[in-house]
Amino acid sequence: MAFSLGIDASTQSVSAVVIDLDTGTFVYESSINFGQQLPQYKSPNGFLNGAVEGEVYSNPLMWLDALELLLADLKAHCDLKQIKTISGAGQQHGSVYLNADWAEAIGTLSPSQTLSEQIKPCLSRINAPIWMDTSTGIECEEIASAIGGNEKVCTLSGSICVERFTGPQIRRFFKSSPDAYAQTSRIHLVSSFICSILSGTDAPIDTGDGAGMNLMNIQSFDWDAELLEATAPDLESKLPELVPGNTSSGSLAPYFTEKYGFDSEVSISVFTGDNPSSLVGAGASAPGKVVISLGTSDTYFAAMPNVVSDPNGYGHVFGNPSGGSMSLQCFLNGSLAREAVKDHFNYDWDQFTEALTSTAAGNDGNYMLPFYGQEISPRYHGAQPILVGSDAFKKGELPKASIRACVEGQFINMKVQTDWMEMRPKTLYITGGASSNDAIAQILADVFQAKVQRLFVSGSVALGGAIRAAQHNLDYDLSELEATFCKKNPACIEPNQESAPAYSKAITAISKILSEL
Ligand code: ADP
Ligand code: XUL
Repeated sequence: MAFSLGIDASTQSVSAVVIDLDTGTFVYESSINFGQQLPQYKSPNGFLNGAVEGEVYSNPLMWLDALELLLADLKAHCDLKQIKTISGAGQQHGSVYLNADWAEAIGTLSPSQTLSEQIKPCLSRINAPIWMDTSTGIECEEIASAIGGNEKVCTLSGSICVERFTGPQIRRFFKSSPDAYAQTSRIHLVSSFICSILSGTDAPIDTGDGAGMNLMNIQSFDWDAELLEATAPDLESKLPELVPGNTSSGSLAPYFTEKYGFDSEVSISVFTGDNPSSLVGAGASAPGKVVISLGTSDTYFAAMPNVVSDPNGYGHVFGNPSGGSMSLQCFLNGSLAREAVKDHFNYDWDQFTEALTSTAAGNDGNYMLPFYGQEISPRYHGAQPILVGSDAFKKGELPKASIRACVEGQFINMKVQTDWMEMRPKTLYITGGASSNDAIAQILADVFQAKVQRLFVSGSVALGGAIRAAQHNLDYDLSELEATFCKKNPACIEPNQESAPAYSKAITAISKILSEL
């Protein structure tokens, strides 16, 4: 028997999927929710807001404690000796800062202590800024101006300078805490940090996740000297090596063999970003398929047949872990905005769903851009939804209309903002926490007038890790793995053609609001 394990170190949880490569079956799926299972970190949604507006960070020790809970759960439910290979992914852009002790600590992890106990003394910065952080506007301007403008930054790195990207985050740390920056000898992404821990070695960053830093040159797939220089001093020596996604990161550290009972020889492939991994796990690594992830963030992404970039600068070009590039648009106000409107009316998900099924397409002209926090597609710095419609709707007296307006506004904004990718999809593959909601999926189908199909597994990110590991380390064929494990649920959600005129009117109205922001 050969099992492959995929791990997803995400914003609100760390999850795993184990697949059996011989029988083509799923062995086990597990997830540890940070807020629920590690309440001592006081991060109900996996993150904390900083003292300064826009700062959002997580405690990397919480991720390590969650990893241990996850592995203990796997041990209790499946035969870990059968796992031959591991890979995975992390939430993109987040960064972990480590001092000179890291190099030795990572190679000598002792099973008599926890991971967090051993890594704590290696942190040169207690908190890891994550992708939700929007505090680096000034640093983005500084980097862009040093390079000669955002157009050039975009040509070099695939994106204009973006607040949540790792380069601007590093620059802000260097400026605000120069001593701690000087004591930092290694800066990891979430993906390469977790991969380092598992392999007991200082792991490289893959070009898929590396593209989300404003530091990698998208032509050479290497660190860009000009961007490094514009970001912070001595940066190259603090960054791991950049490698393609099919690179090995050695084998599982003895810590895990001894503590959890894994086999002594388990190969590891470098980790990648959650979105690039989801592209593989959704079976969409060849161009032509669009995947929409409705997780903490909503993301829309696709493997790119031709490299095009977003003229507005909100979208991104990342590396496709299967080769070539992928385009991605990220919406900060995803699940947490849907939750904000749900919680505002003290509804549960069933009542939220009923509100969607009992209201009509186009919402009688009541529209919302549900920007409950800052938005990145488009850039918007308010923290209140934008409302257009009747007085009662604007005063919040129509709970059902508010709920429909939130979801319609999210998907109409998504359609408008992703037009630059020129995908015109006939089918949308959906994944992530909110994808299980039929009423949400129906509105998505209607707004895009495209069929919506779900994956069988909820965790396409972790599955992407398990598939990549099997392909790279055990020589399994990618298209066969995709055909076996990335099956879609045949029950599709068809677009309701009668809703098309109402949505065309809503798209015109919301585009007008967007153009006036
Ligand atoms: P991430 O991987 O980014 O941590 P997930 O993909 O696990 O997030 O999605 C978590 C989100 O799923 C929750 O924040 C919640 O809002 C959403 N969710 C869970 N169940 C439902 C539901 N029935 N309807 C809509 N959204 C849901
Ligand atoms: C992508 C992005 C988010 C994170 C967390 O650019 O910021 O999707 O990867 O999921």
